[in-house]
Amino acid sequence: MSKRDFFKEDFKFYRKERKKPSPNFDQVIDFDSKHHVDNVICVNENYLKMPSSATQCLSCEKLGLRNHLTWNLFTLKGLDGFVYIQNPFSVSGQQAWIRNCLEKYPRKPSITNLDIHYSNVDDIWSLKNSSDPEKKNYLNKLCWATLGYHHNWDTKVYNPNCQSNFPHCLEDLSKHVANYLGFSTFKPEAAIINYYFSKSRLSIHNDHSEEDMDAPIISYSFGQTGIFLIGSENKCDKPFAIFLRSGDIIVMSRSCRLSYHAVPCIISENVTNRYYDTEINDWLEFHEYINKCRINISVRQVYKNKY
Ligand SMILES: O=C(O)CCC(=O)C(=O)O
Ligand SMILES: [Mn+2]
Repeated sequence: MSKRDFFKEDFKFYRKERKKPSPNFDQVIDFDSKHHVDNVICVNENYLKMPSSATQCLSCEKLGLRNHLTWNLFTLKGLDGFVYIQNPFSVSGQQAWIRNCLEKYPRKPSITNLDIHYSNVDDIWSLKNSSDPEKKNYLNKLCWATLGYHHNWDTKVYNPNCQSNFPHCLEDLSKHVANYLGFSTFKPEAAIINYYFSKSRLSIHNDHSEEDMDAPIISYSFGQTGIFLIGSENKCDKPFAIFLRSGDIIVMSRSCRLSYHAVPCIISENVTNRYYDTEINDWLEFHEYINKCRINISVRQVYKNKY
């Protein structure tokens, strides 16, 4: 008798629910409202013991983060190595990261899905006029970008010769988060940025292409809310379902580094209090995008550290 595939069942369930006028998200863990608190473990105490020196606070500000003392960290029962950091960004910090994802990171030397179809995409991103229909057209077609060592979607293998400089800001942010969680040797070498539209999904997978599995994956979410499923190394095990909202960070390390995960659907929530201030000069074009779409950046160390 074939075993039940609980992960696939849940993935299909959330894809279907999203279409309903009142979808059933009762089983989705909501760290904001402490819904399903039975499965949630608050881990703040472990990290608040870390000295919060003046220099650390200064770098928080530079990176668009709030002071560590305001951070809320959680993990889930039975998910060793999983950490959820509830939106630690300041409002202006989130805006800056959203801008980076839409203005800088789709440009060369990044590789994007648009490169496959167009030869001169890079010029488009530099167009001054944001309402230029061609630029809008490109933004509506952008699905992914790779930075640093470029992940090859077909072979799932990193090629040491297919590499570009990793953006300094994203390196600093990711080292800061990793260091805070005790991964002091983490070296950000590759990032995949996924751009999700309202109907997008990310199928069930685990990230096994990196040589160094001891290093964590650090994942940042911006814009619309995603339902994130995370199970175990067994593809069929029932996953947890959690809401990932704008600014939330998750870290997958240790046992959960190779856990299967997926994003079955994007849901539209009113998130104006998280990052919006439409008064700022040219924020409107980003506001329009982020009001409909979700962006996820996952940062990885590819190779083992050489000492
Ligand atoms: O969008 C997400 O939250 C997950 C992204 C992911 O798993 C990936 O890029 O490998
Ligand atoms: Mn993944």
